[in-house]
Amino acid sequence: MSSNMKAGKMKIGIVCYPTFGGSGVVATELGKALAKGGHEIHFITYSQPSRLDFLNENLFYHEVDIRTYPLFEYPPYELALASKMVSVVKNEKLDLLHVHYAIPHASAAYMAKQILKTQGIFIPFVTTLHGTDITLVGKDASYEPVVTFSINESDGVTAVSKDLRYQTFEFFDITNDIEVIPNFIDLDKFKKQKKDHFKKAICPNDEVLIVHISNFRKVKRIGDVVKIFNNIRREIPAKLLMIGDGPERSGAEELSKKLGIEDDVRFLGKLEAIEEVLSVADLFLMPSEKESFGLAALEAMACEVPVISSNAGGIPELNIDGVTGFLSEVGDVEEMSKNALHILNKENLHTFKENALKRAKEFDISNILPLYENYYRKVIEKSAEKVAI
Ligand code: GMT
Repeated sequence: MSSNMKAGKMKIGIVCYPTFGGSGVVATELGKALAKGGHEIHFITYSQPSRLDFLNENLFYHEVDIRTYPLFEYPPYELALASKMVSVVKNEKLDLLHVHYAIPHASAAYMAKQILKTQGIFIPFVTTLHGTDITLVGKDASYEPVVTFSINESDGVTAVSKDLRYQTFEFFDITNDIEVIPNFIDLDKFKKQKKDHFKKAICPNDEVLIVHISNFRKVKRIGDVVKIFNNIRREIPAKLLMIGDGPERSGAEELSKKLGIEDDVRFLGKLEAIEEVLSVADLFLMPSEKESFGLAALEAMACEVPVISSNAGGIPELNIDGVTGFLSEVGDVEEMSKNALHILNKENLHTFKENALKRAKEFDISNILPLYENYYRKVIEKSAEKVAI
C-alpha cells in the first residue's frame, strides 16, 4: 500500500489505446478526472492519448518503447508493454493497474503481475471490457483462449453495459465476476455552445443538420447513415456532417455521389472539438450493427441532440425509445428515416432535445467516478487480503 493510499488517494497505472476510439477516450477522461480528484495517475501507452490535453500535477505519461529488429515482421508490442508496466509499477509504487480493452492489455498486465510477483511486488489489475474486444475480435479463435484466460485472471473486471457483461458470459467460459460500470460524460465539456456562425456556414438556408461520428468501420453501417439522410432530405431541406475516418469512408462518399446528394453531405475527417459540431446538430445517427454502449451517442445527447439508432448491444441502455430518440432493428433504414422525420418535426424537436440532455445528465462523470473509485478500493483490499494469507 502506498503512502498516498493511506490518505485515501491511489496511485493508478492506466493502459489504453491512445487513439480516437471510444475505449481510449473513456480511459483518458477517467484518468483526467481521477487526477483532478487527487489520485496519482500514470498513463502507459505507445503514444500520448489524443484527449490527454491538460496539465495536472497528478498526471504522468510513460511511453512504451517498441524496438524493431530485422527478424521481427511483427514487433512484440505486448512484451514491450508488459516490461514498461513492470518498471512503472516498481518505480512509481503503484497500487493498481487498470487496463482498457482486453486485447492485448489484459494479458500484458497478467504477465507484468507475474514478473513483479517474483520480485516480491504484488500488483492487482482491473480489466475494462469495451466492446469489440469481446463481440468481434475477442471471440475469434485466434484470440479467444488468451482473452478468456486474462479475464479470469484479472483481479477485477468491468463492462461498460449490462449487454456487454451478458455477451461476455455468453461467448467465453468466464469464472470471474463482472461489474457493470457504464460510460460517462463530462457535462462541463460536452454542452450546447452558441455556434450560430458555424451553423449558418453549413446550413445557409436553415436546413436541419444531421451528424454521424464514428471510426467508419463496417460495424457502424455507414451506408445506412447515407441512406437515412437521403430519405430525410427528400422530405425536408437537410445537411449531413460525417465526422471520423476509417475503411468505409470511401464507400460512403461513393454512395452519396450515386444518390446525387454529395453537395449536402460533408466528410470532415477526424476532429478534436466534436462538441462544437454537436452544438449545432439537430439529430445524431447511430445505426450500428454492434455497439456495446455508444459513447458518441451520449456525447451528442449531452449537447441536446436526439438519437436515431439501432437497438444493438448496449444502445437501449442509453437511448430511450420514443423519449431521447428512437431504436430500430439493425438495417431498418425505412423505420429509422420515418422516426427521424418525426423527431425533426418542429412540434417535437424541442421535447426530444430536452429529454436527451436530461438522460445524458444521469451519466455525468460525477455519478460514475465514485463507482470506479469504490471498485478500485475493493479490488486493492481483496488482493491485499489474498497476499496476506
Ligand atoms: O466503436 C468502436 O469501434 C471503438 C470502440 C473502442 O473500443 O475504442 O468502442 C467501443 O467502446 C466504446 C467505449 O466504451 C463504446 O462506447 C462503443 O460502443 C464500443 N464499440 C463497439 O462495441 C462497436
